[in-house]
Amino acid sequence: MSKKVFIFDLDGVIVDTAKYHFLAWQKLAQELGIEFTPEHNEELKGVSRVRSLDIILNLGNIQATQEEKDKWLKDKNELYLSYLVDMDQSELLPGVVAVLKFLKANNQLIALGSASKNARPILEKTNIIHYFDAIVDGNDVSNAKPDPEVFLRACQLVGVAPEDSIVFEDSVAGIQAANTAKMKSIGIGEKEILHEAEYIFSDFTMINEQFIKSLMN
Ligand code: B16
Ligand code: MG
Repeated sequence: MSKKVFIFDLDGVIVDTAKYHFLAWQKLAQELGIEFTPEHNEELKGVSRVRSLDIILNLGNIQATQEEKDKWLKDKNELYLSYLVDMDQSELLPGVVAVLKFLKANNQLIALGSASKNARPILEKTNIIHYFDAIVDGNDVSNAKPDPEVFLRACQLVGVAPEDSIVFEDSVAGIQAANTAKMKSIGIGEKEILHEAEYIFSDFTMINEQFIKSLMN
């Protein structure tokens, strides 16, 4: 039996930070007079901060200088971080810790593959950083999802082949990245949105130990 690695996305899979990203982008969009709905927000999931701003500016047909963009990126991140100040374990999504514990109890490798540059402080605040054998985040990669770089780096770090990697993702871009890398893709969220995933669950409480065991073999 070959070694496996279970790669977790962060925002929307481990913690419910997607709502904070949305609120922070929405405030910026409002200030710029751009309509920004939860439907638009789906396109931003798993997408880098810089690319997210470009998508929002495109929605409003707004041209901006690099200086303006840098200021908006800074403002958005500061507002986002202000929502995380009091973050603790209560922000972990249902069932995640049970799955992490089960994987560790069964000697499985665990990695993080996130587009976020704020990933490490979030893993520390929620007190789960010790579960991870490798952490790859937005600071480590130059190509954002749907490019598979973030997941390929994670499996390289732990010495596991892509075909033996299992990815948990809440974004369309992330599922596409896993599929491109020939990894097993497991969507966490809505079937209608994540239909390209090999398996889809509404959240981790819907994933039983038998299913996880089947992924280990
Ligand atoms: P930051 P993930 C992604 O994280 C989010 O889904 C996406 O909405 C966000 O823009 C991106 O991280 C960058 O985050 O601004 O914190 O660097 O889902 O890949 O864990
Ligand atoms: Mg995500």
